[in-house]
Amino acid sequence: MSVRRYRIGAPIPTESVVKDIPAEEGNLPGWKLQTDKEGIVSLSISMTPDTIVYGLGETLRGINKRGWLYTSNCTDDPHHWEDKHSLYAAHNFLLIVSEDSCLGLYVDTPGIVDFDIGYSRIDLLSIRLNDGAADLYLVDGFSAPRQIVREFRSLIGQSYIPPRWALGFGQSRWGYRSADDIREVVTKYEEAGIPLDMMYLDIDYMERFKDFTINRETFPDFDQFVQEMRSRGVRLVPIIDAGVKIEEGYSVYEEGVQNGYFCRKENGEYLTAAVWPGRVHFPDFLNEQARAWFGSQYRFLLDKGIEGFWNDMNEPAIFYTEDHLKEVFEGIEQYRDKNLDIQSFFDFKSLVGSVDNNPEDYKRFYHAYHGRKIRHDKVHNLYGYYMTRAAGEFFTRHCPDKRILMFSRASYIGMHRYGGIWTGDNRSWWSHILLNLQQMPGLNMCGFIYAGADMGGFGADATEDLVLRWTALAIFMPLMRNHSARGTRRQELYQFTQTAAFRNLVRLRYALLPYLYSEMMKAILQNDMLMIPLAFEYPADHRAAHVEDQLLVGGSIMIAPVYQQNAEGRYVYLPEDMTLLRFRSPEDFDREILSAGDHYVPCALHEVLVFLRKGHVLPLAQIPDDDTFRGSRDLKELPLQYLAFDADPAFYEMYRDENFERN
Ligand code: MIG
Repeated sequence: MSVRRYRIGAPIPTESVVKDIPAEEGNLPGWKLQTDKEGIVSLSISMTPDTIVYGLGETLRGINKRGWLYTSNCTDDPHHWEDKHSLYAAHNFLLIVSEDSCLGLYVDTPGIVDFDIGYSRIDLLSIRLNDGAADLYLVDGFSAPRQIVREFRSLIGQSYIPPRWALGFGQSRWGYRSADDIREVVTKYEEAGIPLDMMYLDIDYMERFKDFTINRETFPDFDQFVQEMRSRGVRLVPIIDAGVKIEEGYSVYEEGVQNGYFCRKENGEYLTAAVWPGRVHFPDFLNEQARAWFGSQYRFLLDKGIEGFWNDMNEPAIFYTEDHLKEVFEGIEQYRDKNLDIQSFFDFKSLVGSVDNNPEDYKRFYHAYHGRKIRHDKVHNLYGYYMTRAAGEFFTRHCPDKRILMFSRASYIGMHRYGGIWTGDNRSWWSHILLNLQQMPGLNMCGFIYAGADMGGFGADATEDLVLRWTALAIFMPLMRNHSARGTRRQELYQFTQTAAFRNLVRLRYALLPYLYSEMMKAILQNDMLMIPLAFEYPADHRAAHVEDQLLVGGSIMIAPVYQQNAEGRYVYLPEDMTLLRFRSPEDFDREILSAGDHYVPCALHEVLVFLRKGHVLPLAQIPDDDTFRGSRDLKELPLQYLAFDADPAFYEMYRDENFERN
């Protein structure tokens, strides 16, 4: 058996695994188990100097996770700094590779888990189960890391498949307020000759931030607007938030209240929290009926011709709960007429600062999960997963033959069967270009193939060179979306001086799309990865094992983006001879055979480096160099050109399915 299950305590089920594997007796072989006075269980294993630890999906730091403490606790924190421990996701899969062993471990529990990977002690990997319970799945018996990944992925079930057009380029911004704002952006893209498949709608499309409503003043004839955009080759992708506004007469609120579909407090009342709509209730996505009900609400937008969504604020993010806010105001009273000394000043400050995303608030409400009443903090990491599952299950019931675009901010393993993810509120920082690359292998291991970051950065002001370099990386991401926050500098690709460069980068994305789609589908259907660390393909190569800023994308190519400001190129490590394709556009590129080893490779701001592996083929769609090409819908008719390095182009196997043609 290559997958074994061990059970510690009585973990709350997550439904992340699709195979029923009976639990073994005894302890996890090779691991040391300890239980402390508070019932917190730790399991640990020693690491040799050469041990590399991969995995953990969406989190901070490098491809090799060694040297930090990571906490699985879905958190809405827009400061993705190096010293943080949690982002929006909980992806508890580790792949531990040493010279003579290769081991996968999945820690399946909805509770908070700390992964101390050589942080407290450089030679120790220790995992703390804060709830003292988990199903541990041990995957071994293979020497190839990729085989371990495949085994694990078959345990958790097939990844979500997006429609093909979702691999097109999308523009988003928190701050487009009206249909006219959207039209203007689309027009400017058309004028710049930059193809575009999607326009994202952020919270302003709703009527006062109410889910499944449209602001009729700013989007007067929405149904017609959807069609107008479709005729211009653009699909609108609206956001859905987790909280449902409390408002008499609002049907989603009324139905939820009448049927008991919202999360309740200990005393049976519905929890009142506040997010963008003001005061809200949180749907109990863990309750099957509530989930089916919430899922069916997406129909409101599907009926208007919408074919894609993004789920936000589903950690859930909380601005405040009514109860805690009351406590804060009461607490503030004692400081009112006081001469604040230093200690009381800091106490006062932390009281006021405890208002939003307060962990204590997650103990104030409950779920009805499989007929059991469970406090939210015990299943916190499942909330975003179950919100997206609500949508996914509805799409399967409602339109089983159609692929709907769906991705989420918060997630847990298992959600990968229902949607993809984006990595949340990054910044227009050079280090976040690298983070974007480094997050991808871990995400792929955990089943999240359709994924990407906010290209150009969400927070902070972007510069032209940063957006150019980031775009040159994002053209390889399944989810390619330029998104930014309200109040930051505009970063649509037509805003800058080098329009031709941006246009050619996006055209190159579309030229690569048949390859990317094909390789993505293979990865999904074979439980494999699309974005792969070099170490997995060149296991005997010690240098390859430590490359943190290059990836293999599918079977044929390696990428090595430039992520430093004012750099004119970069060092690239080649584990074998490869053909360097330096693209300035899909039709303007040079080829050069580079031998295995280190190379300094110049790369101007408008160029993209692609390394074609020996014995492999890269198909490229021939995108017309006039303004007739608008996006994925124009791709079907185009002939493919095959670039090969010591290989017969006939051997490249293109994945085509019905949806490839239809979507
Ligand atoms: O509190 O909807 O991550 O992409 O633009 C911020 C507004 C709420 C957070 C998301 C971001 C989105 C923003 N949302």
